[in-house]
Amino acid sequence: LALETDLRRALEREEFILHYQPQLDLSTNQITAVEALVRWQHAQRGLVSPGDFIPLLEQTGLIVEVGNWILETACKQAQAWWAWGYPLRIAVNCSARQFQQHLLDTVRQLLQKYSLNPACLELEVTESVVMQDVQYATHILQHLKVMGVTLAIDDFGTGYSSLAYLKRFPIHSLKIDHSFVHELSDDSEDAAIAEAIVLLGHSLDLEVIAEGVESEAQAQFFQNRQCHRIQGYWVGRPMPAENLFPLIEARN
Ligand code: G
Ligand code: G
Ligand code: MN
Ligand code: NA
Repeated sequence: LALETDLRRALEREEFILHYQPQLDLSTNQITAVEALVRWQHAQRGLVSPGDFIPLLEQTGLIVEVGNWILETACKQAQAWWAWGYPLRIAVNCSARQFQQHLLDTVRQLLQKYSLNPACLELEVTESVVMQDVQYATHILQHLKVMGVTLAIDDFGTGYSSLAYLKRFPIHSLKIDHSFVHELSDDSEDAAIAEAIVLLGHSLDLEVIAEGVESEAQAQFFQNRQCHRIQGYWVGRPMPAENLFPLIEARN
């Protein structure tokens, strides 16, 4: 497969880049966090989006190596921001295989290598990843918590898991999936679900982050319900690291 061969070479050719999407803290109206999102700059195909190559990386097992590169690049960036006086929390997506293979060692080494404040790192995993092996996940999450690294459940509300795990696992935050946010204004069912997740977060003492916020009305919806953070085109698109500063400064 041509794409697979290209993917194998992409790391050594330095074709992957990270973009960062800002998250707005609604209580302070400041950008306090970003989500790292990988892109592949392919010589012929142009900028390839992760939806088109992450599954292939997963299938081939290359995701562990590429995932480690992503995590390291994000930690390096977080350290640079910290040193420049921007203590942003950086959220990094963690795939199933990464979660299963040496995650604790990798994270511990990177925190040390970049002298990074662990509170700056947030790992995002989906419900299905933590539900695959509950005992193992509990072990990993407890150790991450001891290290001071926070954990967010990504795409919350779209999985099949039981809510009971929210009590068992040391989770820091829930990310409301964008599918509940897009048609919020004219779909009362989506609004009810989004509101219920915010309330769940409040009662379980979890931070809630709404994804895919594209309009002022949607931002206001979450502001009114004391949702902690919002992320989406309304706050800013995923962008190269250097483009973030004007955005952060504009709100200071
Ligand atoms: O950036 P975009 O909206 O195109 O991302 C599409 C999907 O790819 C999302 O589901 C996102 O979680 C996933 N993704 C983006 N960056 C990463 C990454 O660095 N690692 C992993 N495992 N998934 C990512
Ligand atoms: O799966 P995950 O939530 O990690 O990935 C987020 C994905 O959603 C990214 O690919 C990002 O480009 C995309 N995204 C981010 N903000 C918005 C938005 O406001 N609207 C839409 N349609 N997509 C968004
Ligand atoms: Mn994510
Ligand atoms: Na998501």
